[in-house]
Amino acid sequence: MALEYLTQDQIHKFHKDGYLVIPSFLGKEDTNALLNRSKQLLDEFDLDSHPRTKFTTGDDNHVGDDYFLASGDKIRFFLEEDAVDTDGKLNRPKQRAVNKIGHALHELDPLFRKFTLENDRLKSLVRDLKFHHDPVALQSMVITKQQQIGGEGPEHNDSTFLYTNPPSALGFWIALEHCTPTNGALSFLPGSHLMSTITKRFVRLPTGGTGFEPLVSTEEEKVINERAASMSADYILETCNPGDLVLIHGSVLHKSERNTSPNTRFAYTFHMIESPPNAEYDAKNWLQPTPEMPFSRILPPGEFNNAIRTGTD
Ligand SMILES: O=C(O)CCC(=O)C(=O)O
Repeated sequence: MALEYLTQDQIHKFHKDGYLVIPSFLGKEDTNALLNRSKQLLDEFDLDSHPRTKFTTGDDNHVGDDYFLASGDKIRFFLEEDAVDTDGKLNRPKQRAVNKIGHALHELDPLFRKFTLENDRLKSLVRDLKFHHDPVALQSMVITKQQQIGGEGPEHNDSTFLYTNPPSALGFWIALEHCTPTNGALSFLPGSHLMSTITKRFVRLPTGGTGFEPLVSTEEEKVINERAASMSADYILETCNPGDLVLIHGSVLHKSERNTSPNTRFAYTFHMIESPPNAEYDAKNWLQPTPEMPFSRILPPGEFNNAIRTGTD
């Protein structure tokens, strides 16, 4: 079948590297509209009723309160760690204190919905890539990476956080501003999706909150982590222009550094996963669909991609 949007070279590069930068996926006007809408959401955010939930990413203190756990079907605001003093007061204006907005922008906000669920170019890309038989969207976020304090995104792969059996997560990450070496552009370890790198998964703990559950033995994890560490010099920093899309394979290792610059680095990101019976979404995952808001299909009713992915490459 003829390709609709991607080239064969792009598809090949995605499978080889585990990620692909697609320049100018969104035009200037559309990118600005999403950036302005993000800023409007920050302006409208009601700090008085907010529980001061910070977005923390460490192995021992990953965010996991009710405000976070119930955000899969809402638009909520997670604060930057360094923006909240020990007394719970913000040390800067609220617009500069939010780390991310999530996690149902693609369902609830008409503009984000238009560029996600109602985007013909995205459907064409999905048909060309054939990563999923029946892709559904979940977990949309605006990551603001605030000036000076925007926290680092430690090395990870996305299937750790959106676990399916077999793994099937695919990230879509759209730069809404220039992403540079000093404001926290993403970097990737090309080819790392081909090593078995999903060593743990992020779960809701039966005792409340969240934590990581190992998927391999401690010895195996050590070997895999040492191999990744020995390849750290191979990380590639991908600077981006506003409107560029980065496709991120769920198993590829990636990270972003702290934003030490005077400029914000807004990005819009969402994910897709495979649907049953070709993959099972796990009940332990932090984000759960609700009867009122099941995960939305990307392809039109009755249409499926004819290539079925199994496994992680
Ligand atoms: O935008 C960032 O800095 C981190 C994004 C990322 O790693 C992700 O969405 O998986």
